[in-house]
Amino acid sequence: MMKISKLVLSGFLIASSTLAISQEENFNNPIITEKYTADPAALVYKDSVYIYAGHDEAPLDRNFYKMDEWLVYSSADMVNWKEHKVPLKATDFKWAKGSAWAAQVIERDGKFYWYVTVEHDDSHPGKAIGVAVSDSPVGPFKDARGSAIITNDMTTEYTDISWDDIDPTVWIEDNGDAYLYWGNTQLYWVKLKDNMIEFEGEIQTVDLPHFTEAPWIHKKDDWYYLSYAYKFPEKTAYAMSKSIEGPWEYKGILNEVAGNSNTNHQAVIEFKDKWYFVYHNGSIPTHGGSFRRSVCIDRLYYNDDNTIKRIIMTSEGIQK
Ligand code: FUB
Repeated sequence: MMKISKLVLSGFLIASSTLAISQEENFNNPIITEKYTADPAALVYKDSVYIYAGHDEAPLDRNFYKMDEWLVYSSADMVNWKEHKVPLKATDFKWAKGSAWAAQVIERDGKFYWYVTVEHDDSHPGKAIGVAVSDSPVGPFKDARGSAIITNDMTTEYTDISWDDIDPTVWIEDNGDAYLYWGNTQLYWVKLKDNMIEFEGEIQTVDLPHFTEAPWIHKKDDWYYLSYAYKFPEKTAYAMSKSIEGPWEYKGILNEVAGNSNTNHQAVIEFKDKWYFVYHNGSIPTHGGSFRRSVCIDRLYYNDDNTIKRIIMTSEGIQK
C-alpha cells in the first residue's frame, strides 16, 4: 500500500514538472536566445519574414554598446527562425570606424538595400548612414556607394550632437517615390533618387513629442504610421498621416518601457494578414540588459478608427 501511494505521489510530481517545462517551452520571446540581438528591422519578402538585427556583444564590465556586425534570421511561420551567415559588418564600409547600430533592409526591383548606422572615420566625424546592396535578402551585401549617404555635417544646423544621424528607416510609395527617415533627438527625412543610393532635394525635419530615435514607417490602407522611441528610458509612441511627407499627427504611446532595457527599438510588419510588433528588451537571464538585448515579437492590433491598440508584451510571443 505504502509503495503504491509513493508511486502515485512520484507520478504526480513527474506530471507537474512536465507541465512546468512544457509551459516554459511555449515561451517564444525572445525569439533568439543563443546570441544577443538588438534594433530589429523586419522585411516581408515572398513567403518569409527576415529579421535584421545588430549583434550586441558588450562584455559584462562594459556599460555601452559593443556592436561590430549585423545578423539576419528568416522564418516562414514567425516561430522557427533560421540564422544565416553574418551578412554585413560595420567595417565593410571602408570609410567607417565601427558601431553596427540600427538599420533597415528594403527590396526594390529584385535588389535589397540595407541602410545602416555606423561611426564615420575622422573625415566626417560622428554617426553616419551608409547603404549596402545585395541580390538576395540574406546577402552577401556590399557597400553600394563607397561613401556615406548621410553624414553628421549635413545636419549640424539642427543640432550639434554627433549621434543625431542614426536609425534609418525607408519607405517606397506605390508610384516608386522613395523616402529615408532617420534621427536622434531631431527627426529628419529626405527623398531618395530611384537608384536608392543618393538623395534629392533638401533634408526636412519633423517635430514630434519627445522624439528620441528609432523611427519606423508602415502603412495600412490609406494611413501612414510613424512609430518612434519616446523619451529615455524609451517607450514607443506613434503618429499618423495621410501622406508620407506629413503632416504627422501624434497619437500617443504604443508600447511601454521594455523590460530591463532602456531602449525598445521597434519594427511593424504585416505577414499573412496579421500585424506584428517586433522590438527588443533585455530579458535574457542573467546578463541581459541595455547593452545585451534580445529581439521579441508580439501581435499588433488596430482600433476601428485606425489608431493602434497598446502593445501587450508577452513571454509567449507568437504561437503556431
Ligand atoms: O543599438 C544602438 C542604438 O541603440 C540604436 O541605434 C538605437 O535605436 C538604440 O536602440
